[in-house]
Amino acid sequence: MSFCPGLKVYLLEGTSIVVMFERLPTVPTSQELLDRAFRRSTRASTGQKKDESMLMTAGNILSDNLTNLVRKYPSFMNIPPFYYDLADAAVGVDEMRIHLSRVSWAASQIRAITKDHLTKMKGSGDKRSLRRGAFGRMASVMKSIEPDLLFLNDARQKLRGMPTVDPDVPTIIVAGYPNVGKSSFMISVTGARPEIASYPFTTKGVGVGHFVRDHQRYQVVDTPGLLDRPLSQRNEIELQAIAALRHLRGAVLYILDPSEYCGFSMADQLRLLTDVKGWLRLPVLVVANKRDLVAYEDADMTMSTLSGDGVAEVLDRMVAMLENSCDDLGADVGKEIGWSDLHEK
Ligand SMILES: Nc1nc2c(ncn2[C@@H]2O[C@H](COP(=O)(O)OP(=O)(O)OP(=O)(O)O)[C@@H](O)[C@H]2O)c(=O)[nH]1
Ligand SMILES: [Mg+2]
Repeated sequence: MSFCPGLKVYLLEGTSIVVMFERLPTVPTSQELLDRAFRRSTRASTGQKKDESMLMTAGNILSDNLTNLVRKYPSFMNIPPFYYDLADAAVGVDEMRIHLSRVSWAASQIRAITKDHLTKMKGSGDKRSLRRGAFGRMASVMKSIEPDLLFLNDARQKLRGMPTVDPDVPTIIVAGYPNVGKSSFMISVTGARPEIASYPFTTKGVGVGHFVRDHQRYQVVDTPGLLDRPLSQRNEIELQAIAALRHLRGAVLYILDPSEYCGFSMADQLRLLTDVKGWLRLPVLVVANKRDLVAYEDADMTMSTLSGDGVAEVLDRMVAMLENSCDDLGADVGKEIGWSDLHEK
């Protein structure tokens, strides 16, 4: 199968493959590209046909740089759905395609300007002003794609920060309303250090931590908080949590905050739980957190990630759920994740 050039593929322990957007190139600004092209063209300004050679040098440098940039971005055709949805939530795949196509358009405009002016130069007495005119037109094409280049550079930063989730490692996916203690749980059971704070949507993207139990490595995926609202109204941060819940395999730890110190009512938190259970294909353990603040009877378990009470027991139960569910989570989910394609490679 063909691969997106912007994706890095890792072979772990011979079989597992993890994809990351690590190889995306830095995106220069319009001005940087123009400076590079015009500087090089000055060096080419020797000999009888110096204006022609300056024009050709600048035109080639600009169009080649733009074309190479577009080629290095993934087409998003062959990537696992989890990464696709994550990228879509973070940067908008369709928007990214539009910006890339504008950069391609600029490359072809610059090629056309070069060709057109080289033709005009034949037999002309004032090659210098033709060359200057061509440079002016190239500069305005480059200026017109300034927002596109800035967008792509911003997208690159976001994509490079995406987590590495190994599909073959048993995974606990931590979900729930904002501010209920998801990242605090992740911190107490793994060495990861996600940001925690007393305001909603502290976690802005999917994070991954690990722990080892009986020589088996486990993954904990910390997701951003979700609100109980239709998919169409969800923000890009929530959509990353949805991507993890829809496409990763493992078991879900759904955290409730009965103290409501998180700022959201239990009615809302329970409605989201019902909604998620409606479409989720993974086993779910419902745990009431912040038991140092209030007692709550109606969850599967209770804990306090602040004092640490109950956390070890919750982890034991999650590990047992993962062991029991391994067989059930076989081929179908694997197919959905899209990893089989990668393994073929
Ligand atoms: N009293 C008490 N506070 C807690 C407990 N667990 C977490 N908190 C506090 O709750 C707040 C939110 O914790 P986080 O771990 O950032 O919550 P989160 O669910 O990851 O939040 P988002 O990333 O915004 O969705 C922080 O101020 C924590 O200190 C707990 O067991 N007891
Ligand atoms: Mg968090």
